[in-house]
Amino acid sequence: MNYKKMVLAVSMGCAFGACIQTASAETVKVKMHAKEVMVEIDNKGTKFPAWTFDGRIPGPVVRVKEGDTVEFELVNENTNKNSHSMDFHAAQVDVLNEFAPIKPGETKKFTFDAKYPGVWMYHCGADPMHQHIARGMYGIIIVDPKEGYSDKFPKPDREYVLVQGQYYSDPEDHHAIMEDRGYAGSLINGKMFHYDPVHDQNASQVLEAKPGERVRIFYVNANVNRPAAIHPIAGIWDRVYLNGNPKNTIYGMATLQLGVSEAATLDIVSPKDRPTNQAIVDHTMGAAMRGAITVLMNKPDADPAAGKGDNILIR
Ligand SMILES: [Cu+2]
Repeated sequence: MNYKKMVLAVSMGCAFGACIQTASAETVKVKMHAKEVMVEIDNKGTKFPAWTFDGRIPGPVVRVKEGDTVEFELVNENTNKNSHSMDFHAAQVDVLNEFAPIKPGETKKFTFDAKYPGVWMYHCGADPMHQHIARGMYGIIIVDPKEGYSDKFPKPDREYVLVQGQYYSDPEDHHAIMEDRGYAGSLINGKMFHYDPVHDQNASQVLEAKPGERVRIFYVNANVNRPAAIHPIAGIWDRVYLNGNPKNTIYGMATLQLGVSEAATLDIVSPKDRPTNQAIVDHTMGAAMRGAITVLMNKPDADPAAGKGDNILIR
C-alpha cells in the first residue's frame, strides 16, 4: 500500500422509508519524503543523481475518490541539500502557501478537497522548477469519479499507470535543461525502455492482459519541455477520457496529444480471438527512440495479478 485511507464519515440518505447509501467522503492521509538519492534509470542499472518523492521516479501513486479530502505531509529530509515542495494539479489552494517550498529538515502539511475526477500530475515546484522535474520529482494522483462505473465509463479488466519523463545528461546545468539541451533519455515509470524487451534486451517486464480485456492506461506527461503523442502501435484507443474525466470522452483514437503536464485515461481492447502485442509509444520519434516505448502483451496466460488492485505501477 502506498496510500492510506481513513474513513471519517458515511452518509445515509433516508426518504419514504427507504435508505439510499450515498458516496462516502473520506479523509486520505498521504505522507511523502523528499529524497536526493541515486536511482536506476534503465534496465541494466545505470544510476542517476535524482531528486525524488520517496526515493523513486515517479513518486508513489496517490489514489482517492472525487469528494475526498487529502491531508498531505511533506518531509524534506535533513540529509538533502535543496528546498522542495509539492504541487498537486488536482488541488485548488494558494500557490504561495500550500505549494511553497520547505528547507532540508523541515516538514509541511496541507489539506485539499479532490473536487474534480481525473488523472493529474504532481511535482515539486521549488526553484528552479525545471531542474526539480528533470531530476525526477513528479508522479500521478488519480481521482476516481464519484459516480463509479457505467456504460459510459466501463469497469476495466486491468489498469496500468504510465508516467513519462525526460532526463538530461547534465542535471546540474539547469540552463541547459530549460533550453532542452542534453535531453538524454525518455523515462517511462522511471526507466528508459522500461517495458520494452524488443528494443532493450535487459527489459524483463511488459504490461500484460488477456485477449479481449479492457485495459485502462492512466498516462501522465511529466516531461520538462516536450509534448507527447500517445499511440498504441497495432491497436486503437477504444475510448480516451481527457484529463481522465469520463465527462470528456472521445471514441476511436489513434493518437492523443498530451501537452507538458497533461494527463489522460486511455482504454484499449485487443482482439478477443487471438493473442496480440501492442506497443504504446510516444509517436514523437525522438522520444520513442530515447525510451518511450511500452509493450502490452495480450495472451491467454497473462498474470492474473498484473494490473489489478495496488499493482498498477510496475516497478
Ligand atoms: Cu524539489
